Amino acid sequence: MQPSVLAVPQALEPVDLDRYPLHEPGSDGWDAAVRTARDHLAADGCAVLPGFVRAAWRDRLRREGEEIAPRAHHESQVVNVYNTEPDPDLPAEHPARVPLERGNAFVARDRIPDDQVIHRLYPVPAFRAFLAACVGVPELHELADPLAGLCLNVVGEGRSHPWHFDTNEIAISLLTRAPEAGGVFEYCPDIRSDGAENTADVAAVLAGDGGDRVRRLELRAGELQLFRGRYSLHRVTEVRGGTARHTAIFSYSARPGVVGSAVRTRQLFGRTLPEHGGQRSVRVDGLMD
Ligand SMILES: O=C(O)CCC(=O)C(=O)O
Ligand SMILES: [Fe+2]
Repeated sequence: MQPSVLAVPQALEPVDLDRYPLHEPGSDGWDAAVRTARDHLAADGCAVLPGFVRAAWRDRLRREGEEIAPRAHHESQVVNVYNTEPDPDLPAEHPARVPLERGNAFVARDRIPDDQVIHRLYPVPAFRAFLAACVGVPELHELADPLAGLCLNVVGEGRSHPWHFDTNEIAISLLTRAPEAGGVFEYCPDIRSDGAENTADVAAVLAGDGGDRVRRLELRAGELQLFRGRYSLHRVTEVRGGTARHTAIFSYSARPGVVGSAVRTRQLFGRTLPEHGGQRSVRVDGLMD
């Protein structure tokens, strides 16, 4: 691609553009950053971009998350790794039958002020184009979902976000506040694939016997993480100390117009909007949700 220099939108000011020149698609720096992320995603199902948000902006990022965290929908739920209703005909050792307590809480996009750093960044075309290149798709679109497109994930003291698979193929997240202790991101790269659920290994991880399959990542504030969450089982371990862990979750899709199902939206946010209408969302594969 011919390098080009785009006018830098104000929304990109918090990004370390020296290290991640989002405004210069096709430049050597842009190519190198994309290549590194792609290599990590391919090898490990996960790419971390350290110092994505400049140090000078991290205080503001944290404060903005603290301001909206009280708007999170708290509803402790018993779930399974697929976020499905367990089929009673499945054998007891099937991972879908293993109950897990979901203790995290999400602030929905419509409760995040438009002028916050994460809300301004979410729609920026140069950000989406960079992420699309890292992920290896021609384009990434904002979700058409007014709640799920952008969220703040709040994991409070004594809480955890238990083992699960995401609906989205790729998760993009940005830690805005690190906990004092605990709150480690653990994941099992590509433990399932389009054709295979691999329930035996998933069950082993749930039983605490994941061994080398389980990788641990202590994220730092301002780091951007790209992650194959639909295929890689993952969790956030219990947060300890008085500081809740906050992450901004940016959701995009290779297709325009994606909206979450009414059932899932109610689980996550405790409410639905007319956009959620009750239709079954389209999936790219035949895997359990
Ligand atoms: O907060 C995180 O780091 C992970 C969140 C996550 O896995 C999710 O929202 O699906
Ligand atoms: Fe997830």
